[in-house]
Amino acid sequence: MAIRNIIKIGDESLTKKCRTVDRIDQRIITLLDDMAETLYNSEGIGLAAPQVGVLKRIAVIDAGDGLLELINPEITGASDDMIEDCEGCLSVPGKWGIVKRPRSVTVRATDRHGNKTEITAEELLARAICHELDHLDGHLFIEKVTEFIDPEELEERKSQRQ
Ligand code: QAP
Ligand code: CO
Repeated sequence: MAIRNIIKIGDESLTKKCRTVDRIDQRIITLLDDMAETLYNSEGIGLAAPQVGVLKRIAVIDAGDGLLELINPEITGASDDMIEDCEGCLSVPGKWGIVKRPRSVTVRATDRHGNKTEITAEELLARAICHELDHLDGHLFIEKVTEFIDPEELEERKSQRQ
């Protein structure tokens, strides 16, 4: 396993539409392992393959309840109920802002064994899924920010949560 370099905003890899994974071979397994290691070596909760320069539809997320590996993820349902909350991105270091996302989403994906899975996620995990799926279509959260938040305000909001 290896920690991969996280690509930062300005690199055109972050603006490309990623390709579907048609075969889960050793390269994909290694990529998943490396992405998890890279995520856990960062302060992030989610990482998409284009952020490590691989234009494939893969993301890893750990919003506190364990690692989720998503291959060819698709959102199959979302709540009408939207919530506004803070979001950042490992490819846009130091920038945080308010983004409106569905409170709950259902995502269908393939796991590393080739099994199809479907999960329904709420709140932070739902937000992370939406954010990572946007990466796979070349979109960054800053396109959706309604208001940027400075670091002090971010700390205040975090301490007010729960
Ligand atoms: C998406 O992004 C996300 O600028 C994942 O200095 C973020 O984990 C979904 C990070 C928040 C929901 C809520 C960003 C770490 C992490 C930074 C991340 C930074 C250090 C971003
Ligand atoms: Co991101």
